[in-house]
Amino acid sequence: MKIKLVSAALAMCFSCTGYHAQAATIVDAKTIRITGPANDYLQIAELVAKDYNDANVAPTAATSAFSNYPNSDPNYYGPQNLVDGVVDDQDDLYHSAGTGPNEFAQLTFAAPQSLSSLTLFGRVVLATGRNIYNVEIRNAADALLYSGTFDARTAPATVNFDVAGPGVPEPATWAMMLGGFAFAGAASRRRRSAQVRYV
Ligand SMILES: [Ca+2]
Ligand SMILES: [Ca+2]
Repeated sequence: MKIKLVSAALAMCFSCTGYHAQAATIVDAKTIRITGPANDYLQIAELVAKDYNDANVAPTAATSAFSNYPNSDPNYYGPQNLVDGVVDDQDDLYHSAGTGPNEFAQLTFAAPQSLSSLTLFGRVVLATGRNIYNVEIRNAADALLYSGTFDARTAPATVNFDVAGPGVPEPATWAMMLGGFAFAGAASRRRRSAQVRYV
């Protein structure tokens, strides 16, 4: 009985704290690193990272890569094409020079950003595994904030992040939690006194 009451109180508490187990909260992101499938080129047409005001902050970031398509105009294949605002299947995309395991493309924010969503545009005309990306977002201390896979083979892939605080209850929620525990405690005390009385 006591266990049931405490469970009910806990359920009451956590149903209102704004927890969303399926998504991460991205506060103070410093880097977004994208890697592709093993043994294939890394190609990304565009990256859009929105802040809490729904503004794309990706163009404010510096871009870098392990390698980019050689002997070609970097305006069409260099890492800056991740954030040039142009989505094109043939150019203005990032294209790696090689297919080795170290290939990556990365954005680095000068001022860390809190993000509400991330979208990756692939080279849809190919619709191959080259458009499946592994993404890692890290803060300035290089701690991992998010890790996930984006499948942009047939359409841009978007992940929405929580914009709430990292599970910190609101004052009203604290009041309800305390009420829930007080209820469980009172029930427990009533039961104890009842046991004493009827022994
Ligand atoms: Ca582009
Ligand atoms: Ca370009």
